[in-house]
Amino acid sequence: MKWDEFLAPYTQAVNELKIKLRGYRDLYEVASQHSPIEFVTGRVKPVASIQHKARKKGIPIHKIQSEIQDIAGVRVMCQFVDDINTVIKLIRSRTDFKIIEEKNYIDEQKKSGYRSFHFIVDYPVQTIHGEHKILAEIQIRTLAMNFWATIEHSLNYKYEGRIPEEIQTRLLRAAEAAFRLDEEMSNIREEIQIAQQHFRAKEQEKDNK
Ligand code: 0O2
Repeated sequence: MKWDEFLAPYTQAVNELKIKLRGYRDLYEVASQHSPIEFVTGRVKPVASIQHKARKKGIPIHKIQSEIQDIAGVRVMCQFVDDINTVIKLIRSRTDFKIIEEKNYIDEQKKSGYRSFHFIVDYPVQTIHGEHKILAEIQIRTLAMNFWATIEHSLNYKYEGRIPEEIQTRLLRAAEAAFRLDEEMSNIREEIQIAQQHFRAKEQEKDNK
């Protein structure tokens, strides 16, 4: 397998998707609106990780391209849970790639406590050999969900996927705390918005007098 050649369109796709999704931030800024996107990251899965996943799932080398869906991965971080819904709508309305699958681990969190919304998309890359469609995964999560997932991911790496039960229990408690943090932040945000509306109405009243 010539990995460099195989991975080149994936790198291209990740770079393009990062630019496209980051672009929304500027558009919201110009419109003086809150951006539902806080920041965007992306990566191409390292070869060792691809090989590990293929071995674990019994995927032969010639099927890696069609069966490993997250070789190209982009992650969108949001401040509030509501922002995730806005980003979902933005992605569903795009015409430059095709959505293959949606995985809602927010309404139904994983057993581990993991929460995020995933899109698997068919992304067309223009290569020197013409158009090449590749699968890419777009993960959307709040900052709190991202904090939890990052810590859990490094523990999984450290314990090679066998996190001791006691730590798993603590992680589940931490996932609940992250969920409550998201809820509290949403409540605070609503209160701020109500206060702002109230303030604007008062100002309007003054102007009309
Ligand atoms: P990396 O290092 O991020 O690339 P599977 O891997 O079999 O569980 P599948 O079918 O590939 O799942 O798709 P799924 O469930 O949508 O997971 C793909 C990616 O979502 C993972 O990629 C992680 O990035 C993230 N993810 C899913 N479940 C968890 C979880 O319980 N904890 C954390 N921290 N992340 C999760 P990789 O290949 O696992 O890892």
